[in-house]
Amino acid sequence: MNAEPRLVEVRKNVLKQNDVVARALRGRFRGAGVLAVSLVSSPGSGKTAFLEKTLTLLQPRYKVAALVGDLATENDAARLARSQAPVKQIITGTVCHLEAAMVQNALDEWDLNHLDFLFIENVGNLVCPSSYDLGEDLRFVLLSVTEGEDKPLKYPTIFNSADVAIITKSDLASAVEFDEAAARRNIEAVRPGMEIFKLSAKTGEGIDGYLRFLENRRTNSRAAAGVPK
Ligand SMILES: Nc1nc2c(ncn2[C@@H]2O[C@H](COP(=O)(O)OP(=O)(O)OP(=O)(O)O)[C@@H](O)[C@H]2O)c(=O)[nH]1
Ligand SMILES: [Mg+2]
Repeated sequence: MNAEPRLVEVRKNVLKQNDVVARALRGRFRGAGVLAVSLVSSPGSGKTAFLEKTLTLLQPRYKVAALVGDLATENDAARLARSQAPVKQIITGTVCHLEAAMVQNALDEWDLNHLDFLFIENVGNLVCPSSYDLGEDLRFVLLSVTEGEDKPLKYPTIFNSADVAIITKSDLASAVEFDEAAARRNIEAVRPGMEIFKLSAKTGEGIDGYLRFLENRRTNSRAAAGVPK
């Protein structure tokens, strides 16, 4: 007997269960007027650095919080906590992605009505996280200038599952002869019309435009959900 169909079926069931929880989460985020944003990328693309900068800059004007997934350490939560925002680490053990149920459990003690933005840093890799909806409003895929312009072509699924691409570490672009036009072309090839921001968490270059986009998205999604500004 061929075992393959059974394996596929199990996977389908896991994903279906994840979708049910993700849908419930999305409803909670909408109802509370919180904009939930997740970050995916390969390891070391700069998710935590970018998120720490984002939390620090939004914190004076908004109530922000973050969940961060990691296979084994609490290092990223410790870094993000420097922003003074509430942060919770999700240790996934051997699982190479976050699942909606993990997010749901992590949110147990938090009152979403007291939040404006919730950020979720996924486990670093460009494969597993793509299939798992976390109920987020926006998914950012990060591509650092140091990892090569071809990543969108090699990992199209993760780019297709995301809403926005963020080219990170722009301060290093010339040192690694980053071909920005090629990177943009490759993103456009796998995800036509995708919004792209290029920035550096280190120097702050490009952060203003991205923050404006984020604030506008929050305003628009609250208006769509009928939540007061
Ligand atoms: N020059 C420069 N370095 C950066 C920038 N952003 C991140 N880095 C560096 O890149 C390395 C990885 O950054 P992280 O923020 O840990 O990346 P990550 O995607 O969160 O990594 P994982 O969680 O392990 O997947 C660190 O040494 C950062 O200091 C940037 O904008 N410019
Ligand atoms: Mg990180």
